[in-house]
Amino acid sequence: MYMKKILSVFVLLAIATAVHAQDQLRLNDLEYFERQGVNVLVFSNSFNGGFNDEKNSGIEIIHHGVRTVQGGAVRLNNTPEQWDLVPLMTDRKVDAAKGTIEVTMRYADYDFDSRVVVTAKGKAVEIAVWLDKPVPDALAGEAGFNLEFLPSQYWLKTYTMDGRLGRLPRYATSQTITRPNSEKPRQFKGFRTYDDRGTGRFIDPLPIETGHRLSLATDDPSRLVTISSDDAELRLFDGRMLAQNGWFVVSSVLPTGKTGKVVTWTVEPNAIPGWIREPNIGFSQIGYTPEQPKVAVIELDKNDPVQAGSASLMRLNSDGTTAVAYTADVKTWGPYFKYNYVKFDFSAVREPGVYYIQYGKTRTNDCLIDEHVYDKITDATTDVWVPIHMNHMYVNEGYRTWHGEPFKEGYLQAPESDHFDLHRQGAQTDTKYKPLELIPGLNIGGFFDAGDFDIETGSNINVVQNFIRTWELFKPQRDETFVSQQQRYVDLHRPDGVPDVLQFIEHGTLNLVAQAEQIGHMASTLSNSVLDNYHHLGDAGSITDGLHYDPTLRPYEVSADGRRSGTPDDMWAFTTRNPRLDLRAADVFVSAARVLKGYNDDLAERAQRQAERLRKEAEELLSQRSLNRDPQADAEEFWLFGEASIVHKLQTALDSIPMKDEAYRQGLRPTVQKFAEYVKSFDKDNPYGVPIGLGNWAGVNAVLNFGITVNYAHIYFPDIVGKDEVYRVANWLYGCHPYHNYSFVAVVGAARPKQVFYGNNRADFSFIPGNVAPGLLFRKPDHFENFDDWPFLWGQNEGTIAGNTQYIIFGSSLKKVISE
Ligand SMILES: [Ca+2]
Ligand SMILES: [Ca+2]
Ligand SMILES: [Ca+2]
Repeated sequence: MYMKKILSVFVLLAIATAVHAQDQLRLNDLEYFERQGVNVLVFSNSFNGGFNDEKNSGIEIIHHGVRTVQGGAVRLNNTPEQWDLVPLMTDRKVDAAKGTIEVTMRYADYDFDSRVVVTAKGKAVEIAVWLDKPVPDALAGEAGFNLEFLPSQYWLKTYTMDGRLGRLPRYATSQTITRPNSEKPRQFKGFRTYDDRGTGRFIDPLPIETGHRLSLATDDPSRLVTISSDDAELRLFDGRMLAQNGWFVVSSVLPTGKTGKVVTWTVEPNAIPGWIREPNIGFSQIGYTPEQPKVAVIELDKNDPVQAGSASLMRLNSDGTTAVAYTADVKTWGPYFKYNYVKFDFSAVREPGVYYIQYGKTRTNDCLIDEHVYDKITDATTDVWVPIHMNHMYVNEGYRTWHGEPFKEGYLQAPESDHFDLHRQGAQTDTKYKPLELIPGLNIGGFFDAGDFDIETGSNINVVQNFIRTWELFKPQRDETFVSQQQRYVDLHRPDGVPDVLQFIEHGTLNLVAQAEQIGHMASTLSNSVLDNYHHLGDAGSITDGLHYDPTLRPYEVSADGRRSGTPDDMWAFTTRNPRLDLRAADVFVSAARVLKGYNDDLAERAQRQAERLRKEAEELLSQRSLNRDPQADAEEFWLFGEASIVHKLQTALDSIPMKDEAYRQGLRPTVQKFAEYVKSFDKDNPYGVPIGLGNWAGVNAVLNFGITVNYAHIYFPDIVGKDEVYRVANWLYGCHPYHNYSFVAVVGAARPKQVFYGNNRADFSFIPGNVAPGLLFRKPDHFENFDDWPFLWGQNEGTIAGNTQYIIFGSSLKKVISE
C-alpha cells in the first residue's frame, strides 16, 4: 500500500512534468518561440518595409491566431509614428541550444547601437536590452524599449498596473504635454509629421499608467499578456494621441550613462489550455451559379484532427425550416505554411436557394446558389468608389459630401527634394519654371492614388488605360453618376445621360493632357510638399488652404486680398523628365483620342497632338541619352506590373486577337496550352488554386491579372482553358482564402464583405464601397493575415486606383463569360 502510493505520486509527478514541458515556450525550427496558442517572433520581420514603420516588425506576438503585438525594439519615441526613425537590424543570431534569439540594431543617424536578447523562460520570454556604449546624449531619456499592442484587440479591456485597475480606452483621450522641437528626435529624412502652428513645440503623450507589473486584458484569456520588470519602469501609452494608426505602447526608458544589461522584461502571453483555432471555412460569399464547381477550402489548426464525413451543405427553406442538402467526406489537401487544409466539394448541388456550410461545430453565414449571383459585382466600384476618387471635383452623394474641391491653388514646381512617398525631384526641373513657381492649369481631372490624395502619373495612365479597355471591350452604358467639369461637381446615383466610363476616361485624360501641355512632359507625380498634410484623413478639399503660397508672408498669415498665405501647403509637381513615362502617356493619349472623338472632340484633338509630340521627343531623348534603363522607371513598373511575366505576355497577345487573323490565333495555341498547365499548377502550389503573393504588399493585383488572363484565355480558347477555371479568382476574392472568409471587395459579397479598409476614411473604421483590399499579407515565416477590425495596414487593406480599375476589367470579363 505504502509502496503503491509512492509509485502513484511518482507517476503523477512524471505526468505533471510532461504536461508542464508542453506548456513551455520553445524555439522551433522556424526560429520563433512557440507553445500552443502563442507564437513569439523576434525580428522574423525587420524594419525594412517601403514606408518606414509599417507596424509589421520587431518582436511580435501571434496570440491565439491573431498578430496582436509588434514593434518590440529599441525605439526613440514613446509612441512611434510611421515616419519616426526605425532601427536597422544589423545582426540576428539564433541559438537553438540556449533557446535565445539575439538581435543587433543600429540607428545610423545617432551612431547608436543596441542589442536585444530574447530567452524562453517557462511560459514567458525574458527580453533584455544590452548596450556596449551608453545611450548617446541626444537620445538620453528618449530611447527606450517598446512593445506595441493592437488597439482594436485591446480597447475596452481591463488592465492592472501594480494592482491598480484600469480599462483601455476605445478612443484616445489621455493627456499630453508640448516640448520644444529641438528636443524631438529626428524623423525620417528630417521630415516632420506634425504642423506645430508656429509654436515651435511638438506634442508628447503622457503615460496612462506607470509601474513594474502590468497585465493587459485581464478580462480576456485569449489576449492576456503580463509584463514585469524589476530594473525598469513600465509606462503604458496610447499611440493614437499622435496618429490614428498608433498602437497602445508599453515602454521603458533606457538608463543614461549605463552599459551592459540595462533593461530586463519578463513577458508572459497567456495560453488557453488545449486551445485549437476554430476552422476557417473558405467559400464564396456572393454564392455560386448552379453549373459552377463549388468547393469550400477548410483551414484547420495543425492540432485539429480532420473530422471525416462531417461537412454538409444545409439549405434554408423559405418556410423557415432547415434541411441537409448534401453531405460528403472532406478531402485532405495537406499542410500549407502553419495550417492544414481539407476541401469540401458540393458541386453536385445545383438547385437555386439559400445555403450554409456546416463542418463539425462550425457553420458559415449563408450564401446563394443562383444564376444571377455575379450580376452586380462591379457596380459598387464603378458607381461609388471611382467617382469618390475623382480629384479637383466636389463629390456629393445624397445628404453626404465626400469631399470638397481639392487643391484650388494649383501646383508649384517642386524644388530639388527627396520625398516621403517614394518620389524624388532631381536638380534639373526639366521645365521653364523656377522652384516653387506656380505651374498653371494642373488642378483639373485625375484620380486620387489610393488612401492618399496625390496624382501618381503612372497609376493615372493605368487607370485611363483600364477604363479605355473596359469601354472598348464591354461598351458599358451604365449611367449612375452626374459629372460636370464646368461646375466641378460630381453627384452619385444621379444619371446625366452620359455613360460613366466615358466620363472617367475624360476625367483622367484631362489631367494627363494638362501635364503634357503645361509642363511639356509627364510629371512623375503631383504630390504633397509637406509630410504633415500627406497623412491627411478627412475631406480632401481641406488638405491645403486653397490660397497661393507666398513666402513673403509669415506662416499662417493671409494677404489683405485673401488670396495668398504664408503657409507652405501647396502641392508640388515633380517634373524630372522620364521619357519612358512620356511614351506610356503617348500610347494612352492615342487610345483616349480614339474613344473621346465624338464625345469631347477638343480633348481628343489635344490628346492626339500631345501623343505625337511626346512620342517624337521621347524617342529623340532616349536615343540621345542612350538610356539603358531608368532605375526609377524600373521601380515604378515593379509596383505596377509585379505579376508573373507569363501572364503579362499572354494577356498582351490575347488582346491583339481581335485585330489579327485566324492564323495568329492558331499560332497562340501552344502558349495557351502552357498557360493552362500553369493555371492547373496552382492546385498543387496551394489549397486555393491561385497565385498567392508573399511580398510586403499583399498580392491582389497579381491575382486579378491572373484572373483577367484566365477569363480571356477561356473566351478565345474554350477548348484549352475550360469554363470551370474562371471561378478560381472569384472564389478567392469573395471569401475562399486563408485567415477569414470575408469578401475582399467592400460591400460585394452579399452576406459578409470585409468591414474595414485602408481608404481616406480609414480613421472612421469604415470603407468606401467597391474598394478591393490587397488581401492576405504574408508575415514571415508562416503567417497570413488580413485584419478586419484594424484598417491601417496598407499592405493588406489599401485599395489603389490602378488595382480597383483592374478589378472592373476582371469583373466585367467574368460577367461576360458567365452570361454566354
Ligand atoms: Ca501615393
Ligand atoms: Ca454619367
Ligand atoms: Ca496653399
